[in-house]
Amino acid sequence: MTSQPTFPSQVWLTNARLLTMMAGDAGYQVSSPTTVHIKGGRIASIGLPLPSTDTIPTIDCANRLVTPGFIDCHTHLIYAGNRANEFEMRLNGKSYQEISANGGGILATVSATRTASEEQLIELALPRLDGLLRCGVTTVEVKSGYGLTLKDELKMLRAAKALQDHRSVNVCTTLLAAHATPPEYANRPSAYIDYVCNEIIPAVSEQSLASSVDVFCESIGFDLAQTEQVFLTAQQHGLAIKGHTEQLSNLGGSALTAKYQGLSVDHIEYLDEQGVKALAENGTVATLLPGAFYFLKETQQPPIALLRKHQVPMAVATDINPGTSPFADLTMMMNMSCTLFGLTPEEALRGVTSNAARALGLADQTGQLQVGYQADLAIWDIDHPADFSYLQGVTRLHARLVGGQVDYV
Ligand code: DI6
Ligand code: FE
Repeated sequence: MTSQPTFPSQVWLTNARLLTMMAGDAGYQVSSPTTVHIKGGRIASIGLPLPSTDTIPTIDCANRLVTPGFIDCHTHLIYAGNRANEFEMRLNGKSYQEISANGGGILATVSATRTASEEQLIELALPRLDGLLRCGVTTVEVKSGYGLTLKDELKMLRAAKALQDHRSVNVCTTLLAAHATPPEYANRPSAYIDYVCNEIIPAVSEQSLASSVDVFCESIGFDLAQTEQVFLTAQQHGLAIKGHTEQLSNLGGSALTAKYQGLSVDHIEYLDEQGVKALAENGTVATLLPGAFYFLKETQQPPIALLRKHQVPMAVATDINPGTSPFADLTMMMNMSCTLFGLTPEEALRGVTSNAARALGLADQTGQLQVGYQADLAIWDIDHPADFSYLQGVTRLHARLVGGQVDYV
């Protein structure tokens, strides 16, 4: 991806066929060719005539489709090491849980990530980030969770934020110190959770290194009481809440996350109707991660029909990580959310735009083409919106705009 000269103050898009992704059916209808005026990094107007002066910078979209920039609302982009060996072990009959119990899994990545410097973590993450940018991503959430000490969690979060200095992208960071119990606390998960609550969350909040706190609530992660302790502490520090919940079993973590007005619950293959109702009542987004479902060869389907019945907004994300979803490709996740989970292409597109923004607490800033929103846009060589979830492996992105700054493919 090469950067071209950018337009500091304003630019007009012309001949843009818009897919606004605003609420309602109209948001998924392609407009006739029109204009978008971008000023000060925001969308200043849509559909106004171009001013009759030739000094104003314009981008002729030549009837291309223009969408909100895509949002990958769940990633573990920052990590060191490689776990292809575990992929082989799983294909030779070991389960993800068995590998974890024997020192592999998340802890294998923790040891490699602790050894790496901040600069090395950035260098390792950039090719993965580039994969996402080629899918039209303009905002990416990045979690910590492979450091599991104060020093290493802060290092991961700083590396995640620094990606913005290397690429044109908005980065939203999440503290996932409660991802696994580190070796120093083996068999003492509660003592580790005390450390997370007493040391890590206060420091992260103080240094403004994350906007949310996430917990892996699972038999191989943390139980409900430990999860609740983290949520309470996060709330006391003014941080938003997210959950890795109901991925491998039904512990009730999603309902707990919803009770704390969590922004999203993620994975949720084992979620039941009671949990779905809790999401609906609290406006919590259900984030689907089909890459992990596919890569772990899971068979338990997330409850899509119940999510629709109770009108829970669904997001779709890559969950890119070295253990369960080694896929730096959000478009492929859209495809998989349709083929594996039965989403419609429209639902998949909402899942990476307006609903993904909501999963990050950014619903009033990005993820839709609306006046006043950040000018985060993608311009595509695509005819019909269903094509995003359909043809794979071909880059059809023409350009991205992040806060009005243009980046050509
Ligand atoms: N669930 C996942 O799928 C990832 N983390 C989590 O809590 C897996 C992370 C890994 O295996 O490295
Ligand atoms: Fe994850």
